[in-house]
Amino acid sequence: MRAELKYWLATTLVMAATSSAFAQVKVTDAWVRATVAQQGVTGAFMRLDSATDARLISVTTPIAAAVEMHRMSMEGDVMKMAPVSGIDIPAGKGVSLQPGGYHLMMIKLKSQIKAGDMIPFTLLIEDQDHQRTSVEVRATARPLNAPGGMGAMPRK
Ligand SMILES: [Cu+2]
Repeated sequence: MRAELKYWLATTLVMAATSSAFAQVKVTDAWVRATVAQQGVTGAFMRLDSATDARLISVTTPIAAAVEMHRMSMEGDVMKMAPVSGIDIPAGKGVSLQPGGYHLMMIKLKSQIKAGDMIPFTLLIEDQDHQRTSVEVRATARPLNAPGGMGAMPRK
């Protein structure tokens, strides 16, 4: 009985230490928009959830020279897009990167992306204590005409 209790305590302490040391960010529903040949940029989207406040601070993928974090918003009746330095992931609320809001822009694509392709990303996440964790994500390429307002992106 006593040994069991000790084991339980030890396990609980280890779990507590782990969850306070690193942001536990869960990524779901990751996808990118497929491209036509010679297209230079495309958007990537996903849902980010965290039990503690965290922030997405950078993203990389082997198939693009860079990945920028962008925010789209309506100014009057004009849709505007601007780069942001990071995207907050509020504890328990999370954030959706989706067409028309926050999203990732893949810049200078190295190859065409076809529907069904699996695209790897590495997300760098920072928690409240400025501890950084990287999260590996695989995003599925959806057809060019998948719903959302990113079809008319300017080419770079
Ligand atoms: Cu964008």
